[in-house]
Amino acid sequence: MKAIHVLNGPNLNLLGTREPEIYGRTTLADVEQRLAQRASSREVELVFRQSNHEGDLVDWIQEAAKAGAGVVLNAGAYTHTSVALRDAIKGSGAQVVEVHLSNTHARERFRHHSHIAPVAIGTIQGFGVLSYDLAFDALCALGEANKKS
Ligand code: CA2
Repeated sequence: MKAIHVLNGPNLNLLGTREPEIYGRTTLADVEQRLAQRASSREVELVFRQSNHEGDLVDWIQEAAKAGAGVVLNAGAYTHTSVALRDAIKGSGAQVVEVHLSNTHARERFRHHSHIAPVAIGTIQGFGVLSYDLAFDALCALGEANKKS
């Protein structure tokens, strides 16, 4: 069975509790539940994780790559700062779709640059929690395409 690992970075555990005007009112547990339903209808195994620690995310990216699982990554603020996450993706060969709830290009200038984007398959952002669904579906669709070719 194909697996998709959904990895969430710092402060995303606060989702739904603060700054609803930017991030909405859906909690991270709600996001996990939505994706679990999607995963079961597509017969995909879902691994859903969050950490406030950069090294955990590095370990989990490597783990996903080793398992041949696709990765949906919302690296939070590490998106804009972390060479370590970029290196983890590039070095392990992880197949990553970068995700953001907000449109980072419509926000402060320091959020316009992503260390993840150049090593990701693609980026989906600005659609709130729907960004996760779209990224998940993109990885599923790519999996299907790979199976047929
Ligand atoms: O829009 C996104 O998904 C971000 O990755 C969210 C990060 C931010 O640093 C990125 O620039 C864009 C922030 C995650 C913090 O999430 C919170 C959620 C609710 C309340 C406070 C923080």
